[in-house]
Amino acid sequence: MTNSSRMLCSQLQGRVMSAAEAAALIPAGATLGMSGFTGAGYPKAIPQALARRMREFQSRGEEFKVNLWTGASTAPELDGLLAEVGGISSRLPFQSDPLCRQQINDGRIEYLDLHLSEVSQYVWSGFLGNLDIAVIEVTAITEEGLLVPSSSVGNNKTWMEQAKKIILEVNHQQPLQLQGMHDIYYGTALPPHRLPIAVTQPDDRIGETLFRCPLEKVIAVVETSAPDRNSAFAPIDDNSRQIAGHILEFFDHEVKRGRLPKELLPIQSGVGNIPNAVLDGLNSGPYRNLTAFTEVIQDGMLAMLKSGTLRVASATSFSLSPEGIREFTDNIDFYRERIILRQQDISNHPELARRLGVIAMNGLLEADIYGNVNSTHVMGTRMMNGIGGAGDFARNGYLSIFMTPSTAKGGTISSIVPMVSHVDQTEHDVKVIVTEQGLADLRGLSPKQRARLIIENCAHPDFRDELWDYFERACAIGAGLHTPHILSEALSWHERYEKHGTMHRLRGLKSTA
Ligand code: 0RQ
Repeated sequence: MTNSSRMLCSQLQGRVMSAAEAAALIPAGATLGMSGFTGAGYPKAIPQALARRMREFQSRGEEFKVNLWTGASTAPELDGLLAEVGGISSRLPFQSDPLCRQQINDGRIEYLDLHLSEVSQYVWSGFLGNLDIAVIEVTAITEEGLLVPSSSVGNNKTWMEQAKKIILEVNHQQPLQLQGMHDIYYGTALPPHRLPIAVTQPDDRIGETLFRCPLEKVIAVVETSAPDRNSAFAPIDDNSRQIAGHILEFFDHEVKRGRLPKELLPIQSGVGNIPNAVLDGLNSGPYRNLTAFTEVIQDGMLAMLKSGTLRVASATSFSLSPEGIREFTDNIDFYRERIILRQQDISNHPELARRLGVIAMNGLLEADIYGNVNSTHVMGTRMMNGIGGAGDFARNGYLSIFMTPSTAKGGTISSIVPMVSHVDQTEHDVKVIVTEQGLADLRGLSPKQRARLIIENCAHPDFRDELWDYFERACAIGAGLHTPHILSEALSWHERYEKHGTMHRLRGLKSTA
């Protein structure tokens, strides 16, 4: 297979066409299952052509919207563009696009925020209705009509199995050496026919390297050449460095106590500045031969693989900066021996996260003094991104660590509040909370013990006294209360922010206002 010809299947030759011709096969109102996960492996040309088609319809006064399903977040050329033309009526299971977010919160897009491991089950079992067309980016199509997956796997297997029709986008910019990195598992089934998933180490392979594709469903093949989103990472700041420092100290402590092996346990890391700083810290530390069982491979993981800190990484997608993608493509033969990309119902599988004993590390918007975590809703009502894979790993992992700066928006918001305004991860699933102020190990503690530790170790000093004041007054109501709250004022911090733009106690307002 050469760069000049990546579509080798003679059976599909007659279906090769332009993006505009392929987009013309998509009817208004269709439900589309597109590839794409954290800015990798999404179709590049067809969404743009579809947006143009939507504009043409709108110029004639006709509405043209679609229901959009993906693996996770995509890119401005997909989510951004389709939202810009008002073309999305419903969206699942995760997004992080500013325009999409605005339209979700304006009520223009119906958003289903789902655990990423669970989406395929929803679709197989018919909860979400019919899937009309799968639009999938691939690296190449073999003579036999098998598909070389692209830089993310996501829900592509499910989309192609479940959709009535398939459109393939063959992207010449995806390196051909991606072939062999994937592990596509065809043994999943709905209950009561499910069998154990035979992954006992993150590097176990249980599937096939290529997608099977029902060729009779393929209505179009479009050839493109375009890069993935590859957003740059912000440089590691002091807060992130301090948070990473607390986590590394905690790992050292757990290893010394014999509660973690010296190779730790498979790590899962969210994306962003803080997770990247943690990976950077691990890479500078004494650890060797670690493994990752995670969703996304970010720059920090490449560096860890390069240095030998990490032996292998299992994920469903890449999420690399422009430097990261250069490093990956320049050294692809090295990385392809050490990276496995799986479909997201396997990369995030609860059974596997529990069996492997994953150390889950994810961000949060706010945590309350009892350890409940809000990952998704700003001030309880406005969707940020979605739960993504955080719940898959946090609920089932061996250790679930949530990390955040202790304040947001220039110190006007405390990330530690009396009661979270929305719950994504409950007190039962959150094992450790860490801010730049310190770390609270919540394992084995009752609610009141947790509250004391979180306020003392994690809250910002500007908010600490007020949190103590709330907690002590709540406890004073009745010594026997298991989880003391003053319900009439539990969310007053959020109300204060909404009214005055700050959670700080304001002069002239009652202490509880
Ligand atoms: O807003 O950019 O406008 O300043 O939220 O906050 O501190 O930059 O943190 O980028 O790590 O995101 C929970 C959203 C954290 C993310 C969340 C504002 C803050 C800023 C972002 P600005 P930071 P991060 C695997 C795991 C769910 C999915 C997940 C997330 C913006 O981690 O989406 O974990 N998690 N997946 O100013 C109001 C607060 C706030 C707040 C922060 N309390 N109130 N605004 N912000 N705290 C990966 C995948 O699933 C793919």
